[in-house]
Amino acid sequence: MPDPYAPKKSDKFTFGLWTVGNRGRDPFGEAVRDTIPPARIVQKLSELGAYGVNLHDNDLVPFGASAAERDRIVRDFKKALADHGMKVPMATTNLFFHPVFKDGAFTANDPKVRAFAVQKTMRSIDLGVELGATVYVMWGGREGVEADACRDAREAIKRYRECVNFLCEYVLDQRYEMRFALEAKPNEPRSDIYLPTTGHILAFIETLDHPEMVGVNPEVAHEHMSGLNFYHSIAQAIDAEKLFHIDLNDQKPGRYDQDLRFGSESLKGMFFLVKLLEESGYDGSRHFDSHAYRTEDEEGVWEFARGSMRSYLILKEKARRFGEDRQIQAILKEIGATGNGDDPYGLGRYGRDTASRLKDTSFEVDALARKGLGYERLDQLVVDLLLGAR
Ligand code: DIG
Ligand code: MN
Ligand code: MN
Repeated sequence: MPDPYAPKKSDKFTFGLWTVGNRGRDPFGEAVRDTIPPARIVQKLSELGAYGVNLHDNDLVPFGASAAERDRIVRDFKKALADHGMKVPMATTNLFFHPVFKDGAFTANDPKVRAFAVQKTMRSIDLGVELGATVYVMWGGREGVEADACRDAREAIKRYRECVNFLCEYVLDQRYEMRFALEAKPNEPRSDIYLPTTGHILAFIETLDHPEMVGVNPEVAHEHMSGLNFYHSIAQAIDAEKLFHIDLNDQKPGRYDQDLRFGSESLKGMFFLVKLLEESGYDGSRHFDSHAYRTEDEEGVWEFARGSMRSYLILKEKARRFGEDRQIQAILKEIGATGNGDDPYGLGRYGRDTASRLKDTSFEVDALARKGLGYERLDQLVVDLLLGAR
């Protein structure tokens, strides 16, 4: 009997080289796993059913590599991609590991550091295009501060905008088919990171010279670190037509960025997320930005990758059953969950007469307030569904 939750290329699951390549180092402990070469990552993920891999520039080409070395590495990597039928939908720049970025990259006080960060990003965009990427993620992991006296926060935003505008112009000038996806995080590694949530980024995008080229790459763990409902963040990004990419993982509340296996902690929240992604027609990568527990060997890393995709597909099947569940659908219809297109008070389109009629309308406020909405029963049906009890 074939596994109904076996991933297919058409599911568009992708992993960063840095995710399954994570060696288990943490601030309090050395690496526990050997390096897995990019070609082996490509082969193993393809065998598991993944669609592609994503990368930071330095996940593939070491910092400071010569042009000849860079070209040899890229040539070998492209052969591995071709041999195993794998794509590279997204690329990004490591603007956070090298000490030169200790005061930030695009927002650093030293204009030489800002200029070097833009140079490194342009070269990394070139690499991404060469590998076929059409989405360019920018996570400003070092764009932040410990001592707010070091710069006016308005200056930081201005510098951020200047660099993003410059890079949008570069992509236009090069005639690259590429869009940017900015990724939010509230803190870690900086005490506070600018543009801390997806909401902040959606507002920032509207101040750019080319807002149409820039969207968001929300990450589950990062919005959860801010105590936010990730499903709501994604709903707003989709509403704004700005969900250009997504980082799937999981996170326990109130902790450092855990980048846990997708679905390993927040099952109900991830159920509504998967249901939204599938129902909205989102056709981007289902990208996992996460890594195996430090307890794992290489076999455990591939179990992590397998489980990430499996949980997504199980939740996708649960979402299908939710849509076909007669009891659930009957309740949703009864409570007006998605609206039926009626607009009895004309709120959808202002008119002076409408406003005047509305002001003269009397409402049975107490009767409205007394009405029980039946959400306990509805939510229990969802819990039954997720626990396999219906
Ligand atoms: C961290 O969540 C960041 C980096 O891993 C990378 O720049 C980005 C791409 O998913 N996410
Ligand atoms: Mn993270
Ligand atoms: Mn991420």
